[in-house]
Amino acid sequence: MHDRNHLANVGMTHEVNVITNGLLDIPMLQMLAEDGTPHKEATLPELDEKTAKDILHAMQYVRVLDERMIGAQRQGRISFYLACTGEEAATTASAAALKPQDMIMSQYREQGALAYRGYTTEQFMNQMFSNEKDPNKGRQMPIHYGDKALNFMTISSPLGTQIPQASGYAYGQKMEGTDAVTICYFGEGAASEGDFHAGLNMAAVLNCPVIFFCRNNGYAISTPASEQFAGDGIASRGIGYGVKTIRVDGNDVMAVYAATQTAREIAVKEQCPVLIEAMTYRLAAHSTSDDPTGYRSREEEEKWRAKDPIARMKAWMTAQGWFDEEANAKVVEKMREDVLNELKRVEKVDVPVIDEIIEDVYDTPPWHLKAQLKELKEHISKYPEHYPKTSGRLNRG
Ligand SMILES: Cc1ncc(C[n+]2csc(CCOP(=O)(O)OP(=O)(O)O)c2C)c(N)n1
Ligand SMILES: [Mg+2]
Repeated sequence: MHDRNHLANVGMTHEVNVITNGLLDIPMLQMLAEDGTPHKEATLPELDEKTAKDILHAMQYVRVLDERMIGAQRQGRISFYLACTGEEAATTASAAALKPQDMIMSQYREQGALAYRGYTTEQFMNQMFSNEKDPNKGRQMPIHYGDKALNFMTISSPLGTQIPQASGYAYGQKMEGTDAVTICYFGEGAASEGDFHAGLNMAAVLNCPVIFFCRNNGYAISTPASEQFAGDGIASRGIGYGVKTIRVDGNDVMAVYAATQTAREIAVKEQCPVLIEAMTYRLAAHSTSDDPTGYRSREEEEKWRAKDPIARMKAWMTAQGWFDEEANAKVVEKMREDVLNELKRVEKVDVPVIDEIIEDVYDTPPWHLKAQLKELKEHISKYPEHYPKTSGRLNRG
């Protein structure tokens, strides 16, 4: 019978052979230099004018949205926000290389993927203002987006949970035999969770068509990557689990697009997982609750500001004759106006009916939650001046 333990055939050495990290030394795929000029040796992916414009549009849109929503949080209009500034290419160009039927499981900084798929300003705002049109009915913090129609799984706060879920979802896609994969985004910090290891190993052993997309942006809140791990980033872990792996410049649209296209082809044809490690930098604060001046220098930030993914894409598109600075400035100005107008409109939409706070989880809400709800309603009725007018919706109808 065939030996099922492949380690039985492991090679031999007769000298003490110490394997070091340097043996791997995984290089990073870069197609466009920082000034947008293609490297001579690089074979650029076929990216048509419309797709290139859609990618740039989504990147610029999320930058506008980020600026506006950080402002809204500072004005006390929303409670929390989390920007993706500096990481727009990684999430937008990867989403562009997928098909609409592919499932996206994200961490929280992937608004670029969501915008590329067509999530509207109204949808972003409904969720962030926790109004009655918010699919989470106000039971989640802002930025926990999700949309069934766009195949975008709802974000959840605990880090790493989406990783084994993505392996499982992709296993289901494999069982169904459709032309669909799952992409799973996560940060290098989340890769310290046990769920990362379980998820990768499951996908490798069960041959699940999942693309693990790690945004290595240098930090997990205030903890720099150098204090998170001693190995060669996250890519080396993929190889350790027997997962095909690509390391890519996350600020280079062309490289990210090519890497994700290749990963998708492999995942579909070979029915197996692929890990992509995108090297990038979180130019923004971790969230509106964070102040990066306490843990990193302005010089470091400036070094990365010079690698701006949007500027690089604009430079490449200019060389193609696909970009006009003046026309683009008008488009971006219009985006700013639209986002602001939508914000003003959506913040007036009613909050959900308060009873919904305990619904949808249990078939019948348990007695203790009903008792707590009753107490909450009595409290709001007693002190209405401390609650926004819209929370007067204590009862249905
Ligand atoms: C299980 C768990 N532990 C801790 C946190 C708190 N937390 C939220 S984000 C974050 C940092 C994650 O860093 P990374 O995965 O690199 O993503 P990035 O924020 O850099 O995009 C931490 C520690 C959490 N949400 N869940
Ligand atoms: Mg990080």
